[in-house]
Amino acid sequence: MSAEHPRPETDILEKTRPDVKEPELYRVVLLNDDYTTMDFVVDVLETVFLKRPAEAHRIMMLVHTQGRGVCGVYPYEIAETKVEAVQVLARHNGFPLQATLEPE
Ligand code: TYC
Repeated sequence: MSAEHPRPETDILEKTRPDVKEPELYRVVLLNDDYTTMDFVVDVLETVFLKRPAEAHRIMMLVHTQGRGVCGVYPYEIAETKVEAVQVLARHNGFPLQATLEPE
């Protein structure tokens, strides 16, 4: 009550909620290409995005047929780390697979 209607002369003002904000979220979007194998994309979705096999296959086919697809939504630094992981794994295996970030 006194936090909502403070009387500065007499009340001790206490915050009832801490100033904590939810982090801004970013979508990690996987892009289609003609060279990366389907098996490799499924593997990336399982290892980097922690998808179960059926879900990984569904997302891979979505990207393959629609050109792009969301693999997950994360706070900025986690999303950025996953984009880099896709890039490192793809280059290491000789594939041009790409992922990008977009704000939710
Ligand atoms: N289009 C690729 C093929 O036919 C498969 C693929 C799917 C590649 C999803 C990238 O993000 C991707 N081999």
